[in-house]
This record gives sequence, structure tokens and C-alpha cells, in this order.
Amino acid sequence: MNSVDDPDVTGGAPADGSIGKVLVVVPTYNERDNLPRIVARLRAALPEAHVLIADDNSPDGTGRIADELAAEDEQLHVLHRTAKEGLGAAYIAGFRWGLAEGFDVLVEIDADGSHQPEELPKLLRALSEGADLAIGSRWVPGGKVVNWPARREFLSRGANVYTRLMLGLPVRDATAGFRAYRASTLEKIGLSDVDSQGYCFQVDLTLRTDRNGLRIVEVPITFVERTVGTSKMSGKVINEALWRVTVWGLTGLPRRFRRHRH
Ligand SMILES: Nc1nc2c(ncn2[C@@H]2O[C@H](COP(=O)(O)OP(=O)(O)O)[C@@H](O)[C@H]2O)c(=O)[nH]1
Ligand SMILES: [Mg+2]
Repeated sequence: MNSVDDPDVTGGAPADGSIGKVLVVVPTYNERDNLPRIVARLRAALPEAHVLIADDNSPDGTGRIADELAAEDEQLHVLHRTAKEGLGAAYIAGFRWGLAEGFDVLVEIDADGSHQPEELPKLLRALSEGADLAIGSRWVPGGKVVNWPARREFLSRGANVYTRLMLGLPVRDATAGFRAYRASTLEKIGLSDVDSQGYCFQVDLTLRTDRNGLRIVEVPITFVERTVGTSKMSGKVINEALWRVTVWGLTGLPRRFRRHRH
């Protein structure tokens, strides 16, 4: 699939039909055994793209392995962060780096193989067809999860139902971490006042994208639970998401009423 050169271009895509320079940001915390695999799959799936590993000083030596891989690959970069500050903070640092380096598209993907790099061309195609944000979605028709424990599926579905109710977002998988943003989207929504540290960062940026009138497209993907390493999902991450979504929902209510009246 040659989506990057897809001639069928609308929306804000460059006139030459390409979506420009792509940077894939991979946040890592203790992903030593997953990192070489995900990097190899990414480089094979999107040979033109650059990859940035945003590591939070993983105690298991993921950062050192990232450096070793980067020493042999000019399109692989490493951002060493000093401490575990959460997924949101790692992505913001990665996005800032990518924007400063002049990338046109910023991709999010987990390091553990749950998001399949081979599905990335579908997300990029959605951008070339006019989306400002493409979300790889588990909860649209055609989307799937493989090997997820029932409690994780329940948590994700529940979080998405609550998010839709509270925020009125036209999105089925607002917590998804497999995405492609146009650089112009991130510039428009602004990153400087994003305080979300954990996984609610995904909802935060979805909300900002929607509130700015930008176009969000969900692309069905198959999410495969990790077979190596452990999840960093925690009670702290869930609590932060719950209180933030509740506050965003309540503070956004007057706006939603105004919209319905007109
Ligand atoms: N840099 C960084 N990466 C993180 C942090 N928390 C999670 N990650 C990464 O985010 C991705 C998703 O995390 P994971 O634990 O698999 O979450 P799950 O799939 O929801 O169980 C993985 O690549 C993790 O290594 C963090 O605090 N800092
Ligand atoms: Mg995972």
C-alpha cells in the first residue's frame, strides 16, 4: 500500500499529494525486550519515516538499547528523559522535538507490539484524505482486540462510554494510543498548557482537536495484547483520567447547552 503518495488528496494536505515527513514517537518504560522488534517492524513498514524513542530513564536499560540501535540507523533518534513522568509528558516532549525538527506528521505507537506498525499506512492514508487526526480505533466496526483480559476490555469500553457521555466527543476510541497527527493540528491546539500526565493525555488531545473544529477520522485496527514485559496501567493512571474527564465534562457543559439551543 503506497498511501504516502496517494494522489487522492483533500483537506490540508500539501498540494503535491504527499503528507510530508513522518516521525513515529515511541514512548518506552522498561521495554527492553520489545524495543528491537518494534523498531524493526516500524522501519520495515515505513522505510521513509523517522522514529523517536522517548524513554523515561527505564531501569531495565531500554535507553541504552535504544542508543545502540540509533548508532546504526540515521533515521532513529532517542530522547532520554530523566524520570518516569507519564505517557503524556513523554509524548509532549517527543512532539516538541519533532515539530522543532520540521516533521509534518507525528505518529503515536506503543512499544509493546499492541499496535501493529503494518497498519500505519492506513492511518497515514486517512491524513492524506483530509483528516487532521487519524485514530487507530478498537471500537469502530472492523476494529478488534486480541488476547485482552476481560477486565481490560471492560475498562476501555467503560472509559469510552463515560468519555462520550461527559464530553460529547464524536469518537468511539478516545483513549486509543495509536494515532497520526498533522503537525498543523498540534500547532493549532497548542501543547504548552496540557497538564495530563498519564493515559488521559489521549482524551485531552482528542478533545482539543475536536474543540478546534479539526477533522478526526477513526480507522479500524486490531489491538494485540503484549506477550512480553508488563503493562504500566495503574490505579493512578485511571484516577487521573476519571477526575480530569469529569472536570472537562462539567466545565464544558455550558458550551454544550449553548450549542444545542442554537
Ligand atoms: N516514556 C514513558 N512511556 C510510558 C510510560 N507509561 C507507559 N509508557 C509506554 O506506553 C506504552 C503503553 O503502555 P502499556 O504499559 O503497554 O499500557 P497498556 O497497553 O494500556 O497496558 C508502552 O510503550 C509503554 O512503555 C511512561 O510513564 N513514560
Ligand atoms: Mg500495552
